[in-house]
Amino acid sequence: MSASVLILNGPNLNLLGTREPDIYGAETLADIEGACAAHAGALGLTTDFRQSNNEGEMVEIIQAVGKSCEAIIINAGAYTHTSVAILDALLAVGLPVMEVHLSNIYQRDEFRHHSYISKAATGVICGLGSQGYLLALDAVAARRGDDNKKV
Ligand code: CA2
Repeated sequence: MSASVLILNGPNLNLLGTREPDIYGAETLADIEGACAAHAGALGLTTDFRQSNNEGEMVEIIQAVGKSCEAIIINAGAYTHTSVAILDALLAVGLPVMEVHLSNIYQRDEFRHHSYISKAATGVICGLGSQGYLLALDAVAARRGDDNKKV
């Protein structure tokens, strides 16, 4: 049976492809969704791809979809650096979590260097643009059936 992966995107990521292509690339979020669906299919996974500009809604999606999916890939956007609520929701569902950022947050403003999400993350990928989402799917597929695998 194919495993479902929640891919959750946070605030302003709906603007991808419209501005700041030097930082975030030229692809739209719909482009990334399509690439994720195709790559997941090749790995025997299915995806539930979401975006929200609202912190509480992201918590609700994690709680609701977290009951039925096997892993979560999350780019929490700016909430990465502020949200204890999203961290707590990820810890509560207890699933493997891959944290993704399009940009290299460590090359950017100092306030982007800390992530609340990372405490709940199995792995963190940043700076590789949309390829990061596909690499996160690879990591989910490689870890199927072994939630505690560290390498
Ligand atoms: O690099 C990433 O993926 C980020 O999660 C993106 C967030 C930023 O706050 C994080 O520090 C790093 C911002 C997403 C905003 O996306 C935009 C896309 C196009 C135009 C404007 C914003």
